[in-house]
Amino acid sequence: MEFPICIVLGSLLAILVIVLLLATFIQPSEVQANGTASPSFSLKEITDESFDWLDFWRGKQYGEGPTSIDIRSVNYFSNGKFLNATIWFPKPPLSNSSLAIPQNDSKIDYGMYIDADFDNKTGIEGIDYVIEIQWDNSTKKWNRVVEEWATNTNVKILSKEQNYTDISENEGYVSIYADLNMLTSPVRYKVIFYAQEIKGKTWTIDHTEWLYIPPPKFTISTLPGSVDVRAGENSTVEVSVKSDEGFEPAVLLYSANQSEGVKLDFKYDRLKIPSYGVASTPLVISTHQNASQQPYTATIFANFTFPNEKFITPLLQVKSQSIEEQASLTVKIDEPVTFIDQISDFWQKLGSPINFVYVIAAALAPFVYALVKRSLEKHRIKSKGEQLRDQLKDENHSKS
Ligand SMILES: [Ca+2]
Ligand SMILES: [Ca+2]
Repeated sequence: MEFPICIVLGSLLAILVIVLLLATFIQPSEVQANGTASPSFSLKEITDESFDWLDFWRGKQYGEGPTSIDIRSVNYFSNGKFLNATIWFPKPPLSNSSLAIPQNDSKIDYGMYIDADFDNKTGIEGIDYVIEIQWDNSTKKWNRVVEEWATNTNVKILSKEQNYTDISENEGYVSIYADLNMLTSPVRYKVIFYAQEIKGKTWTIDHTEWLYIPPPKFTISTLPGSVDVRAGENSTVEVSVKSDEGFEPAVLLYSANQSEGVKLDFKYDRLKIPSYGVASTPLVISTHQNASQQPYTATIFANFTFPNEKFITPLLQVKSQSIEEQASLTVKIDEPVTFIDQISDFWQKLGSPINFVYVIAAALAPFVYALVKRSLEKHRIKSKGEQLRDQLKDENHSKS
């Protein structure tokens, strides 16, 4: 009887292993096939200004505030399943109030707002989810709360994690994460990090810019991609900027690392990319007579920015993170024009009209020749007649 039991147990174990393997391999492929995986990306950092607290109700800057909510930078990354971030604050003794233990009469929160469908008309001012680390004055502990915000201003609490401890007063940081599966695994979303203190009627907030995940793609290019120009002369190329669908950024163009004797001037250095996604401007490359005669790589930069957006209240206007792209343009500087070159150029330019005269002359030559010949022959016949008349006159004169 022992033998069949072993076979049965062995078979069950084999089936269990196969099922586990299938579960392991099938799930990722389903996520990829549905195209619903959120983007994964390596560590990024955004910095924030110092001492830039805002009066939440008035949308104006405060001159003073607690350094415990003065964001200095945020690091963030994602494996596609979680968005992980660390919000950094001044470390004690720079901090003038405790990061970890708010005063009894104040409420401090650290959080992130997420526009999960990339639509600023859904949710509250575009915000669909909130993840917030909240101080609980009754338990004297931190809680992590996840909320869903509806367009009609309703709020649903999705989860509440009590006694959240990933905060360091000594090192001045707050760690925060979002379970992206809980937020419908957004393929494209925006996030903003904030810290706030609510004390009586005073609501003080500091926040970052809106961050695009993944960042939109913009390109800059020149036509042609390289240019030959003689020292002392100018040449013009076309600079084009292209934008991802759905973005209509303003663009600031500039160049850097210009070599001595070469100057780049954009006819329009500020462009607005229209809805169809492309804008362009001429770029004039001027060279000095003494410019070094060698290939030179000019770097052209394009800074893409977006209009400010409302943030929770109409009075709070928030910038989005700007994006910078660059392109290279090879400028080959040839020797300057000499006096001989100028003479040659002069004759080359004259070549066309002179050739035109030759062609006209060649075309008219047979006609002119015939005209002259006829004239000469006519002249010859007239002379013979006159001679004959003279001869007859002479003969008549002698007879008489
Ligand atoms: Ca700040
Ligand atoms: Ca939204």
